[in-house]
Amino acid sequence: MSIQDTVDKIRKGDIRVVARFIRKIDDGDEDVCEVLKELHKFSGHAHIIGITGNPGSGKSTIINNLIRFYRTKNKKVGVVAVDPSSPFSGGAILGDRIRMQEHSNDPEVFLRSVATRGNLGGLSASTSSIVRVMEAMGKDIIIIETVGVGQDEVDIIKLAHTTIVVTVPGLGDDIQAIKAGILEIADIFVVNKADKEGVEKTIRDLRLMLELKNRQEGMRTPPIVTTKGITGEGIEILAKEIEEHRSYISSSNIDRYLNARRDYIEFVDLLKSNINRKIEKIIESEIGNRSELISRFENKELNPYNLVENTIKKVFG
Ligand SMILES: Nc1nc2c(ncn2[C@@H]2O[C@H](COP(=O)(O)OP(=O)(O)OP(=O)(O)O)[C@@H](O)[C@H]2O)c(=O)[nH]1
Ligand SMILES: [Mg+2]
Repeated sequence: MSIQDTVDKIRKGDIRVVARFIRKIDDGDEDVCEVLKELHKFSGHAHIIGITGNPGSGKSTIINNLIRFYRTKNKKVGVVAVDPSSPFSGGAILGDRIRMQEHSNDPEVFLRSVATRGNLGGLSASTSSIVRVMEAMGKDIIIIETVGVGQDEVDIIKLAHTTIVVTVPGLGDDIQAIKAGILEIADIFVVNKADKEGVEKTIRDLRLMLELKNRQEGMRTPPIVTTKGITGEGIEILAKEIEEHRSYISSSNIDRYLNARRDYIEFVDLLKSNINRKIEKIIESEIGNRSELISRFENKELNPYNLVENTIKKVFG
């Protein structure tokens, strides 16, 4: 299929072509760039929401509620779950699949997962590219779900326009587990599982932390929304806060910066994974494969340090 054909079919939402293309993204196939170049032109209209937070805090449940809400407003929704145990990969957590299953027959809802393991295209870049595909498909709202651990995840969440950090009552001092990095990136906090004990304390602790931080930096204080994922209570308020944040970033032109930052993150990650793959090929063909190198280390013919030097010389001249 020609590049233009693929682009047209993705834009029309042809699920088979989309699925095949996303598989290529996961595989780190270099061909995808030609299509992505075209898709990039259609990027920038959707609102991208990042949802992060502790495992089991209710992210998928909240997303399920948000999808329901946006569908009543006739918005088209895409979801990318970045998680090895993600809802859509057929992974371990069957419960998760059931949580969003009510939308699986809705053609205007598109659910995808990005494998963290075995992903060759670079995790942030793959996520970003999938978001581009969803934008080209005409999705109005695109939600990225990720468990908030590690630098990779923080990078991924920076692909979003509005970042929601989900926490739950009863973590006690572990609210400190909302590490500084996460505190910085939250545009909205959600205290989910409001049916559980300790909601008031969690909100108080959060507010205190935010005020401390805010006094130092004089920035916009993220609102705290309380939800009950199971009943859907609080979801409309959450949606309203999302909308408010969206207006805030567009009226202050922050959205332009965020879109550019997304380009930057994708660029760096894509470049790194492309270079890595090229280097691996050169090592394999000119220096030796894994077992050859291990046996040469074993024979003390080589050591890692001079091999690095030699390899760099070979690759970069
Ligand atoms: N009591 C209570 N349970 C909830 C609430 N919201 C979600 N849950 C439950 O919490 C569990 C985890 O919910 P998920 O939505 O899968 O959480 P998650 O953050 O997506 O989990 P991971 O993707 O595994 O990190 C499920 O059993 C939900 O039914 C709530 O408001 N109250
Ligand atoms: Mg989940």
